[in-house]
Amino acid sequence: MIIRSAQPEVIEYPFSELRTMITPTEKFYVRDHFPRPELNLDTWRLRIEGAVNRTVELTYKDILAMPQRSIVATLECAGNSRSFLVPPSPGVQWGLGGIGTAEWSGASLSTVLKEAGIKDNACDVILEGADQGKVDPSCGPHPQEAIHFARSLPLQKALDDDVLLAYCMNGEPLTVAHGFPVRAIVPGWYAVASVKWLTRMIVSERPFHGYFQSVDYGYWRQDQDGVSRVPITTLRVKSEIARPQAHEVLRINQDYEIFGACWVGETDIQQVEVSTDGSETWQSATFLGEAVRNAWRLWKHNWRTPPAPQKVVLYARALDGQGNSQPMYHNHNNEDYMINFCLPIEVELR
Ligand SMILES: Nc1nc2c(c(=O)[nH]1)N[C@H]1C(S)=C(S)[C@@H](COP(=O)(O)O)O[C@H]1N2
Ligand SMILES: [Mo]
Repeated sequence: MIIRSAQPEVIEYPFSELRTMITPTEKFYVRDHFPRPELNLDTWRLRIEGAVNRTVELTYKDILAMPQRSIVATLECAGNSRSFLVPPSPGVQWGLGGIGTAEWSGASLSTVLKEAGIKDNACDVILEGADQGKVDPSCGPHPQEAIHFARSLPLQKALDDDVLLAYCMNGEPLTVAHGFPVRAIVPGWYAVASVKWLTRMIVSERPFHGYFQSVDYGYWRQDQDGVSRVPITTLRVKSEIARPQAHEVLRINQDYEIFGACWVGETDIQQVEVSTDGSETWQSATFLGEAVRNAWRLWKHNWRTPPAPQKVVLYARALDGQGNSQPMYHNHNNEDYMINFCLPIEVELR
């Protein structure tokens, strides 16, 4: 694992080790913003308040007793691949490994919301973690005092049965690093929405503009209504080459399997193409395994390496079910988030 920060803990998965769809828990990347809370099951409660018919306080046992749902979902940090931006951007210098896929089990958030009874004028559900601290002053306007890590979901997404209050990861209770005892899992959205160490949920009558979805983890969206600051939500279409790695030396005139993964949120991947000549021509890659919505899909491409020594630039490019394909260059309107441009992988043939 690659340590990007010791405190708060930020740990990257070495993406070139990718072999299986499920990332082993001990290899799953970690992204904390504040000192990590250690929560005690005897005193831990999950409180649901705000625009609800009755305020509810759930124990761990209460949540375990609810109908269990399991889904396989990919979490990607919105800043994954940041180290490849030109010009460089401050913030966590992720390579390719701010991403992982796990099987998550828990209760549907919708079960809890229905139990509390949502009022007609409800609009957002705010998910709050137990962790708190002062935010990085360099990101923009910020409060002076310590704040909790919090994100909101619009009611419609919050009521999607696949949005979980998860207590298991890959069949084992959540580890502290990944949000013990209970975290949100919001499939198809950048992982910032999947709040760890949940302790409070507030049903709000107004859209929430908390720090982690307006100042940070937000962007300026331009459409027919003009320009507005909106939270980062759905995963953008992306494919990456795990092997070979950039600057690897390969043999000439050999069969080589180019291997990688592709993903997107809330739709499917239609196709992955690979270029072995610096984006002049593209060939279809072969998917491995079945498509699982909101989880990455592994792919391979059998390549006969050129007969003469040279340097070659490889690319992978995915196309999603809404007709979006990966751009060749980063869209700087996304600031230093949602980085899905086709990454050149230069290899040397000897
Ligand atoms: N409470 C809390 N939840 C959080 C965070 C955090 O710092 N505190 N980080 C978010 C971000 S930006 C990411 S990428 C994911 C990382 O989840 P992981 O550490 O389980 O991989 O958690 C999200 N949920
Ligand atoms: Mo993140």
